[in-house]
Amino acid sequence: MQHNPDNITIALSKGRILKETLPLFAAAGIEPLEDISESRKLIFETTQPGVQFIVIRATDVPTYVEYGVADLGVSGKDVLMEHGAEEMYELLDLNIARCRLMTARLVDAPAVRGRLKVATKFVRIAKQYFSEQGRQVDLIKLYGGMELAPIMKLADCIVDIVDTGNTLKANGLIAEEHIADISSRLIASRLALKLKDERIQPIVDRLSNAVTQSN
Ligand code: PRT
Ligand code: MG
Repeated sequence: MQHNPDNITIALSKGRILKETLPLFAAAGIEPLEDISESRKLIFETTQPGVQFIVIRATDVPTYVEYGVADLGVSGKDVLMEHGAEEMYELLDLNIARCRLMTARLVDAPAVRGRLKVATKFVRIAKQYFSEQGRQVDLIKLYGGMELAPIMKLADCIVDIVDTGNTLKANGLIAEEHIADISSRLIASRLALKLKDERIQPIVDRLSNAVTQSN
């Protein structure tokens, strides 16, 4: 399939965000022409001519948007905070995939003397959070399954996403410090807002209405 740069390209995060994103776009009049979950394709035409979805890993969405390759994107606030938000604007809080970024430790963890060892995939967020508090930490980058790190004594605590708290509980951990409330956001590339604003704005307006109506 050819990529047409005159199209409006919207980068969607696959995984859990996608299921909540598609109904909002549907309410805004933009639906994929085929079932995304049944397809191995990465680019999808939509019911709106000239508007296409690309469906990619959540952590890759800000990259496509900051380079202006995607005009709009849907991304978790955690992913945006970790990526850094240069060259893009946050246009809407979509109020979906809500969760919290928290520190967590073993329920029966002894007090830590000296530097705290923190395991997380959110290294940048953790670094900023602890440095704002003037706390000295050693950060250990992991890509998943953070709950295991305190159990195996790799780290004293973790920084991770918490929703129900069931995952922490199942692993003998307890959430401790609240770092940020998270939800998914509509982002736009600086370039797209400059060059394609009159085509983007109606989409943003309809999505904004869809968000209001779904609350
Ligand atoms: O899986 P992959 O590496 O491709 O990417 P990803 O893990 O970033 O994608 P995905 O689909 O798992 O999550 C995408 C986004 O969903 C995150 O960036 C958040 O913005 C949002 N979100 C909302 C969540 C959760 N809720 C959530 N509960 N992301 C992850 N979780 C995980 C969490 O990491 C932990 O393992 O669920 C577990 C905690 O859930 P509870 O309910 O047991 O507390
Ligand atoms: Mg995941």
